[in-house]
Parts: sequence; structure tokens; C-alpha cells
Amino acid sequence: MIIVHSETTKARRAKTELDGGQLVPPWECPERVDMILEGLRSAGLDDVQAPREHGLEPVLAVHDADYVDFLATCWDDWRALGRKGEAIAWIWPTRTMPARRIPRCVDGRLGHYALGADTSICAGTFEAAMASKDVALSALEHVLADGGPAFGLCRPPGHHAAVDQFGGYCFFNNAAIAARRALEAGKRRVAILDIDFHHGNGTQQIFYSCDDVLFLSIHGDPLECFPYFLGHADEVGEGDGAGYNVNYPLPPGTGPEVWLNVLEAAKARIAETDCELLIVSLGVDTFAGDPISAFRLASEDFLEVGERLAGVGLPAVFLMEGGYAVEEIGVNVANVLSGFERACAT
Ligand code: Q9C
Ligand code: ZN
Repeated sequence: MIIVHSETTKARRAKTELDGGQLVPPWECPERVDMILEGLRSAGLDDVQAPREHGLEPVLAVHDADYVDFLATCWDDWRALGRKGEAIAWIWPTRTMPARRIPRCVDGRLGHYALGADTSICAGTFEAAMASKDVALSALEHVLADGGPAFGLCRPPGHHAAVDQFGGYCFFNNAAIAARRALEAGKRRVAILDIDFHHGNGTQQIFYSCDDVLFLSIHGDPLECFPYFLGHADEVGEGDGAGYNVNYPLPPGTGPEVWLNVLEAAKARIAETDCELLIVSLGVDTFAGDPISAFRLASEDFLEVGERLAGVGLPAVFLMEGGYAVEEIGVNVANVLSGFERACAT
């Protein structure tokens, strides 16, 4: 298995996250990257390669140009106003005053482009987001070239980022960018299977009316869990995309037995939909010890997850999403990938 990694993914080093009414050190921290690399190395997954730079074109195939420009300039605009803290959204277009124009002032722009207040923007955020999508695209390239598999150690993660919104620690939707590129390269249909604890609202929104990307997500029920406003089972896609969006919301406290059964249901949907590539949005925040999530998978269960994913039988790109139990994140990710490799070999 090829591992794609860039040290530039650590250029985002935010100091603050609004959590429970307090500014706390962000759960989504650069140390996650080092712990994952260490876990992979211990498991013998040591074929680590640097990404190739892909520029903005593949980003603009997914995200609006004004949104990309906002991400590129937000921190400088914020600093120019002499602000002491990190850039954070605090007012939004709402149900009673929906967005009609994009404000000029950075405070208004933050509200326009943010889906929540959990994700501060700081120096290095844009560079890290650029490196993260290059990691995803390079992992994809390896799979397109030789059938894979490959793991892209993306950071920041991507699945909460929509066409023109950031949040949930995500800026560019790495999985969506890779999927669009795979279609351009000739794949006729791509499955994105999102096994992060949180619903992949951004990926769903991006492909909601598309039939060439099958999006499936297994996640904490949005009635109880972030992102709260998307991810219900009756969201099935629209227009051409009707039937190509599949949500499996599960109650907080869900353990490995139920979770793995639902994974089999998702695999069955992929099997009947004629896909040529599998992109796994790989969050390991389904781990029982995750500090901000509520499923009950144990570290050993991730071996089983990897083995079961091999059963999909498609060329596979794994892209890192969430996972905040920093001590165990390395072994959890390594277990998924080792389980996958082991099952492919047999
Ligand atoms: N500060 C991913 O796993 N924050 N994102 C909830 C409140 C939102 C998780 C805690 C969690 C986003 C990629
Ligand atoms: Zn998550």
C-alpha cells in the first residue's frame, strides 16, 4: 500500500476551537499526522511518498471560485483589521434572513462561507488545505496508474466542506476533488463510502444531483450529532442523482456488531450500482475512545473494517478524515489498512 504524505499538511496550527462555550485547543491538531505516520510505520506500512502539486484547477472543479478566494485571503483580511484572536464566524445568514449578497467585510464573509463556529481560520490554513488535496489527488493517481490501493494522509480533513462552505475542520473536500478527477480520467462511476463518525454533509451536497458518484455515509444520527442538519435516511439524492445518495444514521452508542452489519448493507448497495472505483472517507472517530464522538468500535475492530472493505472488490483510495483519540489514531488507521491488505492478499 502506498502512503501519500506531506509535512505541509501540518502548516495549519490553530490555537482555538469554540467548543462547549469555550475556546479550547482544536481537536483536529497537526499531532494527528505524526501519530498516524508512527502507527503506519509500526505496522510495516512504510512506503511513504510525497504528493505531486496539482494546482487549483481540480479544486475549482468542485468548489466555487469566490469561496476559494475567500479561503486564500481570509486570514490576511482578518489580520488587517487588527484582530487579536483567530478568524471565526459569529453571524450567519439564517432562516429569517437568507443569504442574498456576499458581504464585503470579513465578519460577514466568514458567516457566509462557514457552516459553524467550530473551525477557526489561522495562518497556514490555506497552505495546509492545498497540501491536503494534493495528497488526495496523488493517492488517486497511484490507484489509477496501477490499481492501488493507496492511502492519502489528508489533513485538514474534507468531508464537511461543501461547494462554498467550510466547517467541521474541513476546507477543501478532498474526497470530492479526487472523485471528480477520477471521472475526468475516465472512470464511469465512483463510490464514495464515508465511514467517519460524522455525516459527510459536504460530499452529499456536492454530488446530490449526480448519478456518476454514489455517496454512502454511516454516521451518528443528525438528530443527536454534528452536523445536525443533514444526514437523514430520507435524503436520497435529487434529479439525476435520485437513488445515488445513501445515508445510514445510527444512534449514539452503536457498537461494532451493528455497525459492521450496516457496512455490509452499504457494500451491497455499491455492488448493485456498477462502480469502478472506491474512495473511502476514512474517519476513525467511530473509535470508542474518541473524545467528541459516540460509537463503540475497538482498535481491533478496525482490522475487521479493513477486511470487509476489501470485499467490495474495487480499486480503493483511502483518504483521511476525522479521528481525535490522538494516542490511538495511529493503530486504528493502520489496522484498517492492514486488514484491507491482508484480505486482498488472500
Ligand atoms: N467544537 C470531522 O470529523 N465539532 N469533523 C464538534 C464542537 C464538529 C468533526 C465539537 C466536529 C467535526 C472531519
Ligand atoms: Zn468525524
